[in-house]
Order: sequence, then C-alpha cells, then structure tokens
Amino acid sequence: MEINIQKRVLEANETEADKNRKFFKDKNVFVVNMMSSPGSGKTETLCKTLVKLMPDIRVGVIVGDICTTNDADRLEVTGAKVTQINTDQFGGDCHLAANLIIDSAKQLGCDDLDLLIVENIGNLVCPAEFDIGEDARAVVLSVTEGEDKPLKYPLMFRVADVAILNKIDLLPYLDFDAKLVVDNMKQVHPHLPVFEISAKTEEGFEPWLEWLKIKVFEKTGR
Ligand SMILES: Nc1nc2c(ncn2[C@@H]2O[C@H](COP(=O)(O)OP(=O)(O)OP(=O)(O)O)[C@@H](O)[C@H]2O)c(=O)[nH]1
Ligand SMILES: [Mg+2]
Repeated sequence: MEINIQKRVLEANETEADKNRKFFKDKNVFVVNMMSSPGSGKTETLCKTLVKLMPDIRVGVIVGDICTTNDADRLEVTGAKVTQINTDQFGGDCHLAANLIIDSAKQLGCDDLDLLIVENIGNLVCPAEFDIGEDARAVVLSVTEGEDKPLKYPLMFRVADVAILNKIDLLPYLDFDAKLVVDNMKQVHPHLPVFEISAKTEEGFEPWLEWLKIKVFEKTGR
C-alpha cells in the first residue's frame, strides 16, 4: 500500500515536472537543480559562481529551505534575482517538488534569464527522487562528509549530471582521500564529471564555470 502511494506521488510529480520543462523550454532558460546534504556549501558555491558568471550570463535563483530566508539574503548580495521557498507552509517537506517551482519561476520572470539555478533543500536522499523539470542536476559533496557517501546514497550520484567536491581548502587538516571519493562517485556513475573546488578560497572554479557556460550555450544559443 505504501509503495502504491509513493508511486502515485512520484507520477503526479512527473506530470508537474513536464509542465515546468515546457515552461523552461518556452522561456529558453537553462535550469540546474543543485542538491546536497545540509551544509556542504551549495549557497557558498552559488554566491561565488553567480558573481563570476554575471552579467554575461543572466542568472536567477530559486532557493528552497524548510524555514528561514537566510540563503536568499546571502544570494541577493550577488545582484542575482532570487526567490525563496519555505516548505514549512506545506508540511515541512525535505525536498522541492515540481509543483512548487513554477510559481517561483514566474515570480522571477524568466524572460530575461539565461540560467535558472534551483538550490534544493539540504538532503542527500529525497531531492534525488523528485524531477522538477530541470535540464541538469548538480550534486555537491564536501570533504568533511566521508568518502563512502556516494556508495551509501547512490541515487543522488546516479541521477547527477555533474558533481562538485567542495571545501578542498580543508584537505590538509583531514584524513580524507579525495581520490577515493571520486572513485566511489565513478563506481556509481562512471562518466560523471567531478569538479574539486573551494567555495571559500575560490580554488578550482574555472572548469566548473566552463562546464556551466557550455551547457547554457548548448540550450539557449547564448
Ligand atoms: N572551509 C570552507 N568552508 C565552506 C566552504 N563552502 C562553504 N563553507 C562553509 O560551510 C558552511 C555551510 O555552507 P552553506 O553554503 O550554507 O551550505 P549549504 O549546502 O547551502 O547548506 P543548506 O542550505 O543549509 O543545506 C558555511 O559556514 C560556509 O561558510 C569551503 O569551500 N570551505
Ligand atoms: Mg544553502
């Protein structure tokens, strides 16, 4: 019974995701769904990424959290158009479902955007199951989380189109094997592109920015 309910929820989500996909296609905007466990550095990575991409690439952000507008406040400083979704109004969901995205996207007004980034709620499990009509999924893992996480939470890495290994500035202070975590990611998803960065020091950003720019160009022609 529980399995049937879960199946219906995901089927209903897929219908909404298809509507979002059509909307984003009509608006000719490239959409990235950024996911990770809480605190691995999604917002910090985005703050640095947005400053480096704009104004050449016009970026908007929808940020999801259960409570607070902290992340929207941090992201707005970059000058990007930002809107926050708080799921505590809808029961405190631990992921952004497709039906929550469209109103925020309309509120941002995607007509003058090349790139829309959705910072999903911090959670390495549920967001991977909910298609939001995005073009690409990015997963962020930080070096403080353990090399085994891609093996323990494989769905997130399987559905990802790109992975960011963040906080590499901390490597000198940790017993963390960066090669092993990348091998584990590739065991789950063999050709997954992985970018090793520090959102704090901005080390390693160029290949990640280049990947994003190419993807935006491939969809929008801009
Ligand atoms: N040393 C170091 N700290 C970082 C780095 N990136 C982020 N942080 C810190 O890690 C903490 C969490 O970063 P956030 O960007 O808020 O993480 P998040 O994934 O957006 O968190 P949620 O939205 O709550 O899921 C903050 O204190 C950041 O300053 C990094 O590259 N190096
Ligand atoms: Mg955040």
